Amino acid sequence: MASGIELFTLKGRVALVTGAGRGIGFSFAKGLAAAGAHVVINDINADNANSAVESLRSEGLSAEAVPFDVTDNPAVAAAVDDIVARNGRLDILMNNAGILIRKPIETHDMDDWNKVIAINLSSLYGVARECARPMRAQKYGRIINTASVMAISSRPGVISYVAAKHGVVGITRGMASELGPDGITVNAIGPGYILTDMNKKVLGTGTFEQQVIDRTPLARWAEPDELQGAAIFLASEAGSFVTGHVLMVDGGMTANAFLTQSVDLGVAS
Ligand code: NAP
Ligand code: GCO
Repeated sequence: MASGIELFTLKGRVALVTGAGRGIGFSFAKGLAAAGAHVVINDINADNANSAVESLRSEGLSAEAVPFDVTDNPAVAAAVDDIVARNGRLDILMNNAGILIRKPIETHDMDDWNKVIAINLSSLYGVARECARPMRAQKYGRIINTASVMAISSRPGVISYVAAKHGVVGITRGMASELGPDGITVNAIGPGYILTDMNKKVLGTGTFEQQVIDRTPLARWAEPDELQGAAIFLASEAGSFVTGHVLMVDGGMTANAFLTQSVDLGVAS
């Protein structure tokens, strides 16, 4: 078995990252490629997927684009077969694509609910299930689902997202239980508040940005690239005996129940 830094190499591995045309997915793809993997960049937006590939190739990294809609399960199955036919294997899945709708329950209707559940939960299972086929055949796999702090907590206004992300924990643990004997680990990464397009509507507006900072022990939002280390750990030999785990990368937010700035410590001075 490798030791030290060699535990974290992904040389010889093929990784599929969904929703990787930009944001967290693109950061995951960059990190896995820098660790040595050949990365297959998926996105529903083919132009963004191709641009992301060009960006990685310009840095001498190995990447290709395979655009598809993660909710289109036949397209997912065909894409997985195509990836394996061209690359000979599929070792890692970063199950990342996701959307968010911010509305109070009164206006958060069933169309909103079905849209978020379809992409953030049902398709996450569908993509993992299709990727498990070649992984089972090769007796090796790493499935890493993108969860959220909303997978183990909640806030008003994002009910469908909270439900979907709680479900991601269930899919992670259930698939870990069932796929472990086939040499496949299944884990989740739970990012805190990250500076991506998903949040651009709430950045610089009103108090939300500061509210996040006030509830985060590290007292800031994170850059997407700060998630790469967790992905490389779980995708590599370093994570060989970790499965069914939800690794929070949230600046301490879910470990903390209080405002963390200028709080009354509640102790006699
Ligand atoms: P983002 O900036 O909105 O990027 C999401 C990417 O996924 C976009 O390129 C989007 O393409 C693509 N996508 C959407 N629907 C898709 C589909 N049906 N099939 C394939 N690709 C699809 O979001 P992000 O902030 O990077 O979030 C990525 C993941 O991290 C999501 O699961 C999100 O829930 C999770 N997360 C985000 C944060 C955060 O603070 N940003 C924190 C915790 C967890 P188009 O937009 O062009 O349709
Ligand atoms: C929101 C944010 C969050 C983040 C993330 C936090 O409006 O609350 O968009 O949902 O995207 O999921 O972990």
